[in-house]
Amino acid sequence: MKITEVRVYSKQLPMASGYNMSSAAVGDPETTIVQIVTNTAHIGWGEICPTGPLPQSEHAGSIQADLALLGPALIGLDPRRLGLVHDATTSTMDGGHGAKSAVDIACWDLMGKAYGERICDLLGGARMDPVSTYYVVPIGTPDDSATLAQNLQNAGHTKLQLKAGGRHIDQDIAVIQAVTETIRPGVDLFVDCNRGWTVGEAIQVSQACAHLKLAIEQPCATYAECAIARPHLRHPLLLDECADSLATIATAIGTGVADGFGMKLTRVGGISAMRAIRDLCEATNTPTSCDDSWGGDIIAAACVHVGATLNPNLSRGAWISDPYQVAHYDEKHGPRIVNGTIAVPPGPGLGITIPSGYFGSPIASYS
Ligand code: 0XW
Ligand code: MG
Repeated sequence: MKITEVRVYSKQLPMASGYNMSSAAVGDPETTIVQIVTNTAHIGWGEICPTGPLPQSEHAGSIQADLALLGPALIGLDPRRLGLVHDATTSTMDGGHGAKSAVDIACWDLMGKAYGERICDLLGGARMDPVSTYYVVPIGTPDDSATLAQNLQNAGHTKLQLKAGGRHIDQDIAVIQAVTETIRPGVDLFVDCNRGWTVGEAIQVSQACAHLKLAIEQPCATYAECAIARPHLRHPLLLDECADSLATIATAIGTGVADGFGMKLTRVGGISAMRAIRDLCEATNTPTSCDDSWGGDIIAAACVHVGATLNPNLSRGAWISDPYQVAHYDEKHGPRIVNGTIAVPPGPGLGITIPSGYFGSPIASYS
């Protein structure tokens, strides 16, 4: 099997409903699609969709520019030889983690299709199917947030992520207290600030809520700030945005800074890198989620396939943007949340089928 062409598509993903967090509100983000074609006529799909240029450093323009470098370097390679693909991309450019991740996902899709296996089965088998997920309670008032939390628990959700930050911490504390009062036995709550608090604010919020059962996700902007805050927090600390490599994650675990992670496949290098992080977390009894920033059925399927192979006792869920999407690429098997869980797509590779021409004409092609 040899790669003969790499096609890149761009698609705006209109929002079915609003979504906010401390760093920015999400507004119709642009997703970048990678389609890898082989001499055996197999097609592999990859995707990366930042929520916008504010919550993370990469954006559609930088990703598509990176793919202009990476595309030609892939031609002639066997996509099943993931280590050699990795060598080709890392010897082409130092950065470009997002674009490299989308390529990695497409290669895993091709490998599954070549061998007739689902990606989760290539990764060792599904330990969960359907896969657990978590649902976001956006930044809002105490009453609205508590009502939504109630409704989500009524719908079967057992993991809730409450957004915070971007306002006075007294407002965050009031919402945290109101939502916590609704949390039922067996339901986990974590407060995700998306880097919105200073070290002092994180400590103040945690101290003020010390009697409440919750975890705190990415309270401060940087790894260093989170490490400084950690000994003063009264709650487990989950790292997300600053957990940007296996090395950082190993350090965070080894030094006791992180009690868990909110992971993004395309921040760390795709499915291959997330497999290593999964295994490190299992070896150290560290919980992790398996997410990505945004995107459609391709990135959702990648998150669900890897999420299915997490140790169920350590899974913080696989988040997908399905509730905010107006349509699925694959209306039949595109991943969707039902009663708080997500079924693993059934077919080989990612397990989804995308209608011919769905993404229009490619914005670039490399062969
Ligand atoms: C909930 N997410 C996975 C979706 C948005 O990109 C933010 C992110 C998070 O964990 O904050
Ligand atoms: Mg997060």
